[in-house]
Formats: sequence, structure tokens, C-alpha cells
Amino acid sequence: KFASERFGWTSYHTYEEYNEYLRTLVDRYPNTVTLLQGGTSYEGRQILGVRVSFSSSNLNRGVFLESLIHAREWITGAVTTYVLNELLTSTDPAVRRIAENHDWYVFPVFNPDGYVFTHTSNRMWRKTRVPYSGSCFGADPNRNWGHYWNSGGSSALPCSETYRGPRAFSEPSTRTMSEFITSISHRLVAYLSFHSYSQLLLIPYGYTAAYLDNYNVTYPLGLRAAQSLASRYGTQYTVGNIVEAIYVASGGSMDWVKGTYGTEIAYTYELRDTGRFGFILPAEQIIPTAVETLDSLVTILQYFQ
Ligand code: PAY
Ligand code: ZN
Repeated sequence: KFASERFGWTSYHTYEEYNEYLRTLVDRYPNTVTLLQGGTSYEGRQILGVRVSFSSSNLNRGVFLESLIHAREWITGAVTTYVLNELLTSTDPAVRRIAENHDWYVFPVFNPDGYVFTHTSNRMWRKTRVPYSGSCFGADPNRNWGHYWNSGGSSALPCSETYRGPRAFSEPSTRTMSEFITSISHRLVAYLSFHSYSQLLLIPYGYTAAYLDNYNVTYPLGLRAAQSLASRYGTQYTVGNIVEAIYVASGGSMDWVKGTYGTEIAYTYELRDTGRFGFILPAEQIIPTAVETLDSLVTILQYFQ
């Protein structure tokens, strides 16, 4: 059987299953898919990803997909791997165009220690698993990046769900992934970070409400993306900068990528739903969530056509 059939998107997968899936893609599409170790977690797990490139010259514009930086947001890794599978297998001309005109960097499990912990011990775990004082574990890996780190919306308390860590990049997972992103930053034109839940399409930054950089481009483009997402099943997304749409949150990965490298297109998705199931989104919603999300990605990447 093909890797994608064995894997499937009718149930949620473990960290090991995601890794095995990535490895089978490399076996099946050796000329297109390259396995990458982006980083390493505190407990020594590999943070694996793939590059998908249909160009032999390797000069396509790079698009980065990040998911499961927050461990309990299971739908996010399911959606990014569904999109990855579509990039490789879809016959829809619009999907083929975005697949083949970009080099894709897809890292399904950014926080492997936390994700494993949601399978073994506590389904609602969010953070890393680095031991801190007071017998509390973990920093919030989306408050730990070094662009305006500790500039609001993060906690100094190790037991808090939004603990920023003792310093920027204190967490091995965020530090090593930031180094990997630096190594490919000159190729990246888009950075897309996937969270759940709330149905939002968020624009930088999380540390300030100011409309910085190319907000005048990304806001209208975000509105069009939300429209195409809704046109599939009617799922409504709100578009806006992080501070306006939810709250101040400094130290996020997207803020760091956009703020450090000026990556033209940077969005954070808060996927389904709006709270009925929250983080425990039923597996029957994986495929519809992924399909509508892919519609919006097609619209976003039309920006580069
Ligand atoms: O950069 O995505 C961002 C900041 C906003 C998210 C965050 O707090 O990191 C929003 C929350 C998230 O996905 O982690 C929203 C969910 C519902 C939560 O846990 O509060
Ligand atoms: Zn999150």
C-alpha cells in the first residue's frame, strides 16, 4: 500500500507515526522529498520534517509549515500532513501550481516531548517538558522565541501555561528549530504556523498592535484567504493582527521569523473549532478542516503567481 493510504487522515497519529510517514514519503518520492532533521527536543527526540521540491535547480521560493508547537492542538499536525500529501498527489491544477512553484518545508511536530506527553499522560498538555523550579515542567514554546521576547502576554512563572522560559530560546526545541530556519531563511517567502482552536487567521505581530511591515498587503490577502476557506463548507474565520484578534502574546515563532527575516507572507492559523470541542476536535473533522485550509493556502500563494 502507498504510504498515504496506510497513514490516512481518519484518525490522529502519534509522534512515531508522523516520523514513519515522513520516511515513507522519502522512499516513495526520492526525487521530490528530502528528509530533514530540523532540531532536537529536550528529551532527545528528533524534530523531523521534509522538503518537497519539484524543481531540480532548488531555486523555488520556500514555504514553511509549522504545526504542533503546542502539544494538545492535535488537528494542526493532521492538517499540515494532509496538505503535504496533497502537494505530492493532488491532480487539481490549482494545487499542482502551488505545489510545483514552491519549495515546501513541512515540520509536523515542532514540540515532540509535549506531543508524546499528550498521548501518554495528559491530553491537555501545551508546553515543552523541560523541568523547572517548583516541580513544574515546560515553557510555552510559543512564548520563547527571541523577537521582543518578554514583551507582554507571557508569564515569568514556571507553572504557568504561558511560561516564557528563563531566557529567549531556553528550550532546545525552539533554539534548534530557529537555527534550522536561519539556515534556510534566505529561501523563505512564507511562514505559516498552525494552532488551534478559534478559527482565526492571524497577522504579525503578537507583541504589538501596530500595523507593521506589509500589513496593508497581508490583511486584504488574509480576507481573501478566509473567503476561499469559507466557500468550501461555510466555516467562518476572523482575520486580524494577533493583539487585536486575541491578546498580546510575545515570543511567538511567527513574530521571530517575520521580525528577523522580513518573510513576506506570515500567518498563524487558529484552526477549528470555536470551542464546542476545542482541542479535542473529532477525527471526522480532520479531512474537512484540511480541505478548507488548503483552499485558503491556494489563495494565499496566488500572491506569488
Ligand atoms: O502567536 O499564535 C500566536 C499567539 C496566540 C496563540 C497562543 O496563545 O500561542 C493562541 C492560542 C493558541 O493556539 O495557543 C489559542 C488557544 C485556544 C489557547 O490555547 O489559548
Ligand atoms: Zn497554540
